[in-house]
Amino acid sequence: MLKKSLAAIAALGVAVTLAACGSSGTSSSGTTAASSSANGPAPVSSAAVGADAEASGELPPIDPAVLNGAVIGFAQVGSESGWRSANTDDIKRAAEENKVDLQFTSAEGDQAKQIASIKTFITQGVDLIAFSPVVETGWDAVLEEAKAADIPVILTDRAVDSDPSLYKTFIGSDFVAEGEKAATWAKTEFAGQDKVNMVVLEGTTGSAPANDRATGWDNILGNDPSFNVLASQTGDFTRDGGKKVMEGFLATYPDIDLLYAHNDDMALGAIEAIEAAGKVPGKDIKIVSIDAVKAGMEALAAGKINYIVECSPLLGDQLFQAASAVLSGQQIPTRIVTVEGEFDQAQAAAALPSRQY
Ligand code: GYE
Repeated sequence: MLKKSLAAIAALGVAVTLAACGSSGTSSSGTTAASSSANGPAPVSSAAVGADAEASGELPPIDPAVLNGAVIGFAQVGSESGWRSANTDDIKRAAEENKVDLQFTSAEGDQAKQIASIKTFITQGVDLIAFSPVVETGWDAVLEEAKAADIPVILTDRAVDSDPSLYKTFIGSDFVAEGEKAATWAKTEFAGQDKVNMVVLEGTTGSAPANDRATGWDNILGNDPSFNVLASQTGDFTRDGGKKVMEGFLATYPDIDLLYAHNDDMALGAIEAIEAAGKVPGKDIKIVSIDAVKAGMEALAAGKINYIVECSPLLGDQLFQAASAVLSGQQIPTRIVTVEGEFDQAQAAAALPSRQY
């Protein structure tokens, strides 16, 4: 496994870690969480492709005695996408490897359900709670409750808008940077074209990745008059949602040049809709998406998607490394950022054989 420590942004207690980064080890990763858009496709280093997520040197190594038998509640978002399945598998794998007594629940995309299972963890008196919040807002009360019960909380994957004193750390990607990378690709791809008619398939409304991937895109192209947003609607991060919403877009707009999908699953659903409408995805309508899950990478290598920005779901090792540190009373950075790569079609073909998810 590739292990690489990257620089921390010390002032904010931010750690940057190398995730399963395809090209990222040699490309956009740079060394800071603040680095945002990368310019153009990055070379794929086969050594880096498919590497497991690794915690950076900012986190102390796991103390096996601390994790062995520790009761950790994990409240997952649901099972909306390939990304989510890979994330769930990785967390379960890492829990097993570390002999953690993992209490795993899935909220099926419902915040009320997720709050209820966090409350159950509190009542049970688990040692630590981790969760990936469905949406960004509405967590203060339950986080206060955990704090009052003296149960530490770690956020993985998605952020909340609550006060950072209510949780120990947030481990996950920089979604704004992902949106910026997608838009930077589009800007280059359509350079010189006066008018680009685009549609957007947004992620789950109110979720951090949907909010931030929109912001990132706008940071680069929001004021560019040549990019004309015909329609932007949520497909809830699902393949089915992407397909249905894209069918509606195609029925209304005959001249779409570009689709920006906030994840691969929605892009894959949209491809079905585009083909059913007699158009060629990747040619008649260009597609840029985010995640780089296997099915997305296959569609990219097959020419049906044009560009994918990576978002690593392999957060298990980092989660339990952080948990070990917290449970043994150590201070950890309040933000741990996974570093991501990006792929064009040729790079996807090169990366696929060693892709883990
Ligand atoms: O991009 C999407 C999933 O929160 C980063 O959620 C995650 C997103 C991911 O459903 O596929």
